[in-house]
Amino acid sequence: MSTTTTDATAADELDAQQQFDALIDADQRIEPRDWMPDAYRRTLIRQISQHAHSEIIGMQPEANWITRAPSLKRKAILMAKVQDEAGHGLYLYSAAQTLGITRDEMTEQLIAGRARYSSIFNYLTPTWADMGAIGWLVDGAAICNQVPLCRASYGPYGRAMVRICKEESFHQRQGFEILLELAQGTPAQKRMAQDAVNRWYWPSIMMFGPPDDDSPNSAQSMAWKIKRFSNDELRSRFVGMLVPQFEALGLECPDKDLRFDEESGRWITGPIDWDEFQAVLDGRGPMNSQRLRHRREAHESGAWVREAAAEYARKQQEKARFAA
Ligand code: FAQ
Repeated sequence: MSTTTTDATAADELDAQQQFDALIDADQRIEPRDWMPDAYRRTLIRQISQHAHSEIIGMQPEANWITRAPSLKRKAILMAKVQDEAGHGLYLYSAAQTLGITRDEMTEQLIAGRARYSSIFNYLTPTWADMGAIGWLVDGAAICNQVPLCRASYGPYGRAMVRICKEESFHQRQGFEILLELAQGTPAQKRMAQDAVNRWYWPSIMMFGPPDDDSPNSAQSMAWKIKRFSNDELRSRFVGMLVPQFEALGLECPDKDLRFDEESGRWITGPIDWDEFQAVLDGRGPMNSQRLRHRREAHESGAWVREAAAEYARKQQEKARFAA
């Protein structure tokens, strides 16, 4: 009896795996109702939750400048951008929840320091020009990495990315525009813009992740069509896009060795400091501890809001039950 059940379960699983493989091969979407291999589910939870945490932690470096933006117009734009990032975090947490993890579990992993978020958000923002550099370089890198994710094989992730990418385009343009204004301003303003670009350029290039040879997850994620391009392919595409934009800004590219390789059709960067990248991933970047501390404090001081919302929802349900 038990052998028959086991055989039936194994046959069902084989069938489900074949259906999953066929959907991936045909470039169709996997939806939450579909069977999926455990490793596919775990990979998605890992990537989507890290992505959501990045959006939420990524609000901090820019929120830091809202009260000091140089004009009302700049303040309004920056506030809208930071709010957009919160929205991106929420879409992404919702997408991850469809895979069977709760928002509370993800938040707990983040504030306990057990989850990753993008390395880029562990750097300082000492000047107004940093807002320009973040918009232009960080959002620019994010778009380059995320446009292909709109075609990710997992439906809720791909669909969330469509709206996120539209908003990131506006973010990138506002950053470019801040830098353009500074670059065309006084010599001191131009120096400030160049200095911010010098500090953000290399970390933004590291955002794409380790080189392909050191990227343990890429091959499988590409086979599952979660990632469509490798880390190095996207990095090359990004630096290539920057070349004419540096010219338009009248700023210098900090990478003096950057060159286009005709044979591979790729842009080749100068040496990237992967030790610095690893140090930031290990929690030793300039702002790692402050970012986490702020996130933890915000979570604790927001406890009363969560309690009030839960109590309100409970009362509404009670009212509805009485009315029924
Ligand atoms: N930072 O094998 P791979 C934004 C980790 S959103 C930290 O290549 P994978 C918008 C990686 O997790 C920015 N960790 O991994 C915004 C893995 O560790 P694990 C976030 C990194 O997943 C703008 C290990 O290294 N975007 O900017 C980083 O195949 C302005 C080995 O790496 C996304 O999350 C890194 N940079 O490829 C918001 C996009 N790179 O988990 C506010 C979605 C790698 O095995 C203001 N994610 N690691 O312990 C992805 O596309 C991929 O997950 C990659 C990494 C490309 C990031």
